[in-house]
Amino acid sequence: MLYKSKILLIYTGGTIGMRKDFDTGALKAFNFSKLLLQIPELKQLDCQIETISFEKPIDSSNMNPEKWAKIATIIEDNYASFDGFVVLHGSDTMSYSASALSFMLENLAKPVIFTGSQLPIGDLRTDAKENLITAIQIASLRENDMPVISEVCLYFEYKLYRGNRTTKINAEHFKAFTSPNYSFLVESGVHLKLNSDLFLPLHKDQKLKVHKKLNNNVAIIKMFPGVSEAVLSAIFNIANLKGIVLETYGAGNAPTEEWFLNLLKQSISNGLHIVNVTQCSGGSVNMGQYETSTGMKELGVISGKDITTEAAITKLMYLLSQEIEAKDFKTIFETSLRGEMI
Ligand code: ASN
Repeated sequence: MLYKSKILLIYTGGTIGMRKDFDTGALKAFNFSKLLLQIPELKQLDCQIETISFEKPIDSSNMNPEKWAKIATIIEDNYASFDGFVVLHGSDTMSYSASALSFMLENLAKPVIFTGSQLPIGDLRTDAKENLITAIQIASLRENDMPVISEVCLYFEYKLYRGNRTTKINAEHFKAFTSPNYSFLVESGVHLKLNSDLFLPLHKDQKLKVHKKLNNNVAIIKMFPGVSEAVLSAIFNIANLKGIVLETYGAGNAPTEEWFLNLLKQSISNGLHIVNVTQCSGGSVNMGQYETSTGMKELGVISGKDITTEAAITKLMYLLSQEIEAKDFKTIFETSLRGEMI
């Protein structure tokens, strides 16, 4: 008999399952079992689907590390019994969650695909059905008795992306995500077109390791011309702060003013980890290319290379929760762990 993949649908909330609150006119998270009734097409799929839901579905603006741990625990508890996982999630913070889960799930050997929608599933013009149905289809793809995809991905509007390479770019269009520095993994047209060369290799014989603790003593700072010493030093000196993602200009450039470089120097010597990422949506940090980044390079600022801010902040939270010696932190951060950077 033909093997049927078993897929676990994990519902966390998001527009996909929302309904209008007629008192306020705002969209609110809604009961999952009622949501599934809206998609009788799921029965036609050539796989077995089971579902599990957050007790209280949320708008993804309320997502946080504890809830990421909840998703990771559901995957861990059901890992042996399912061939793949589809996580229904609001689009607003989906790239953060997909990035976080990619670090939390070490040695992943099965697909974990995040998806959601811009319009509720009950809406006439909804994008939810296509996103959900194709995400499930991709999660159930197998070859030689093995899953085709074995990483954390994000599926939206006909494209499957590596999750930790994505960013939300549009609050209006159905094409809400892009992956500026890494091409899509699968394109859905008349056929599913797989870019197999870009997939992460399968961790066949290694056991899944789930890291549920993340350290959120971190901050993101976006540089802008005119940012004052008072503002930056107030943030850099927050008690117990362990890491900063510093969004700089272009190829990783920032002011060369003495107060700025002194602040970095002092903070680094106090044990703060500073990661340089670019504000540009595409391209890479390359400290040393311009005079405006050589100072940071010499001080030991970590290069985020072509990582997204979403992946940088979640990687920082993950690495800070691991027992890593201070002298090794920079090298480990600058190494691609889950295909999140070059
Ligand atoms: N506010 C929603 C959320 O992120 C947006 C969406 O899902 N399209 O939960």
